[in-house]
Amino acid sequence: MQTQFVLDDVVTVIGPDGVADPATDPKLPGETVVKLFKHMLLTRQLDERLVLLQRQGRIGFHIGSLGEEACILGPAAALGDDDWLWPCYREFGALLLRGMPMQTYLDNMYGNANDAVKGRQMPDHYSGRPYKFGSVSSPIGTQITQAVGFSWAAKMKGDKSVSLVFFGEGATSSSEFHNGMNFAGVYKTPTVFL
Ligand SMILES: Cc1ncc(C[n+]2csc(CCOP(=O)(O)OP(=O)(O)O)c2C)c(N)n1
Repeated sequence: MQTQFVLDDVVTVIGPDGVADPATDPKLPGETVVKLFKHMLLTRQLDERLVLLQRQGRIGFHIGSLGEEACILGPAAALGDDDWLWPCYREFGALLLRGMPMQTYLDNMYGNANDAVKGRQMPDHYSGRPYKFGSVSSPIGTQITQAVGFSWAAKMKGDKSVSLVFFGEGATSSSEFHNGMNFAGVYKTPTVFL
């Protein structure tokens, strides 16, 4: 028997017929659409390349984003310039969209002498203050409390910035998820949980 999916509560722009619904179409400027599509292709190609480099033993490890390119780039593009991103470990595409040069990113992936984190983090744990991009953290879920704390501080300082935090569904089993949600709810922090 074929499973019937009910999508009543899901907002979609492109319907099963491939046509955009004018009611939900965000009507992004053409140049924005092209830029985002280019970054999606870049992310996919880089992902493929980094997996090969990892399998060859040239880089230690790489956690990819195959099939998640739009979920990562769309929200990053929707944020304002002063908003911060708190990555899980699949969001290098958002970091490149934010403007980190490819060389700087690859220096971190190789953990070479030019790596901006200078050995204080492992390779594949990219971060960058100029890009308002918090560090990848190894223990699952830690970025959630970091994002809540950071956005709480921003609220106390009167900044208008928002923090967006990425995490997988496995992270919802971590205490960080519950602690983060609790503090965000009590102190009404400007945090987007994704
Ligand atoms: C506290 C902790 N436990 C276990 C791990 C090992 N680990 C790394 S990724 C991962 C799976 C996480 O799944 P999810 O949060 O759903 O994200 P996904 O990788 O599926 O995007 C685990 C268990 C870890 N990094 N930290």
